[in-house]
Amino acid sequence: MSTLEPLTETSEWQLLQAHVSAMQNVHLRELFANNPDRGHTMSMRAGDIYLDFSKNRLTPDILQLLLQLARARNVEGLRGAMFSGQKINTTENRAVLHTALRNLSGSAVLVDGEDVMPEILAVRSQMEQFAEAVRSGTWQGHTGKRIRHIVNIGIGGSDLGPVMVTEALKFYSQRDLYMHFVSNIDGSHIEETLRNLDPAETLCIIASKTFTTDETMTNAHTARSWLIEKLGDEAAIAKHFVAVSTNTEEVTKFGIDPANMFVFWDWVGGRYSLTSAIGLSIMLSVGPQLFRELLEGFETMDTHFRTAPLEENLPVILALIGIWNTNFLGASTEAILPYEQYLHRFPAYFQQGNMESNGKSVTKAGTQVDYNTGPIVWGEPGTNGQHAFYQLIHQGTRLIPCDFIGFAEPLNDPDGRGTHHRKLIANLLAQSHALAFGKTADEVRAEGVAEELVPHRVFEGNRPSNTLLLPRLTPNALGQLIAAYEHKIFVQGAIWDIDSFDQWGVELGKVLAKEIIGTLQDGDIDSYDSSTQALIHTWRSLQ
Ligand code: G6Q
Repeated sequence: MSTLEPLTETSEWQLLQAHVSAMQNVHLRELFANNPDRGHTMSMRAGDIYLDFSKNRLTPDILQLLLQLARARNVEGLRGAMFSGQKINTTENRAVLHTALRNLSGSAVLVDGEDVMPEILAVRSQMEQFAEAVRSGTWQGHTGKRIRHIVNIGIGGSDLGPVMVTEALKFYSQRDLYMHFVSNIDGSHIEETLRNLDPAETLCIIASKTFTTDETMTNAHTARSWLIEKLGDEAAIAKHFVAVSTNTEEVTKFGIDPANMFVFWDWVGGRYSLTSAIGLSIMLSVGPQLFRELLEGFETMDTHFRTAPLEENLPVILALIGIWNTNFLGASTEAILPYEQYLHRFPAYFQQGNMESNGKSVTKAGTQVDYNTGPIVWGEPGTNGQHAFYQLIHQGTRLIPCDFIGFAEPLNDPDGRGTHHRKLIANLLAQSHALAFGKTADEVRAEGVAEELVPHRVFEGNRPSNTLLLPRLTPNALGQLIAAYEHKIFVQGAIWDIDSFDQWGVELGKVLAKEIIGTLQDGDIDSYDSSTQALIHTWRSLQ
């Protein structure tokens, strides 16, 4: 039970509130003019990440107040509680220990007095042996063919992480092993995925923490029937299906030998699970060594987050800037804009990571909050977004803080002269500059623009952004980046005093879908509201 003082009644919050009107009347142009060194002083490094946060509408004084707020909200205490296996997911009475999955130090991590590290290491070693066997061709399909296609069947946290990381690390992947992901219950997803695959060369990973999720189990049964029908032998399951789950009983019922099951534990939240056995598809794609390098990157950021003082702590600074933008400047959204094609699913991954974690409106004690919590998170890779939605970020009426992410070195250099990459990074820098500094009416006039067009050509600027620069997209760098965003979410949840690790909000829809399915075709629907009734009648008549 939380004993924290209501957030908006704290003196730290009220002091911050007192700075809002001043900041609303100041432009980033002035902040930079007043402190020509701002671009250097409001930046930091952690691991391989260089973070420039100077283009935010805050001052060092405000940052100090935000740090005081973090201290007053016991961020440090909660951080220790998370890393040490305390049950900080209070509504589910669970520990939150994704950090143990990337603890490569060998030190014990206790849950209910038991060290979880031996189990973690045992499962990872099982994954490594299996991945090596599949990648080398030692593991063969039922008819003796080598596995060429991996189909991960899972949804939400059992899908988005594996998809995001296999895409992010595609450059490093074994190119004759093709990765596919089926998540949607819409039959088109599995149909289109399986239609050109040879079942004799296909391995299905059924990835589900609970092994009861309707979408995943429906797709898993469809894949099972497809395989048995095509290969003509139920025994083929043994060589073509493996499971990643916490639920041995259901896995066995499905027909998968527990020997081909990779377990994880209730203290791994779905959206924080990609470094558990849920990452099996990642390991198959890039191999055990690079999977380990990914874990090393996570561990680097975990250690930084756990040990660095708050003012030097990158996830904390990212979180506090987000709090300032959300709770004091009134932003309701954040865009994540990677200037790196391989990171094209990174925004979608943290859309879930952030919105499912911090999309809450009661405190841990169950009191309605009187402040905004998690922002709406979205984004697309640069430069594509520039030709789509950036217009609204530049000249629309809403405040949309942006995170730009870029890498110094490209992974691909088609012309051998770095042309693509220089242009890509020039665009990133141009966008963050334009958002911050804009273009005044006088500057527009000086370009000879007709007076009636001047208002249309003015860029107000003063739009906040962070820029994260890293040397190169490696598994290690990716691990650092993901962990930084995870811990940012944690810090914000701590300040807002919400449970960032439950997701009760996804339950109601699931329950209602189960109810509706029973009556959709021809059952009695009188108990539904008039809108749902009319929609069902219309659906039936259109069939
Ligand atoms: C993530 C959520 C959710 C979950 C899916 C799949 O944190 O809990 O996205 O991952 O609902 O659940 P299963 O892995 O149990 O199928």
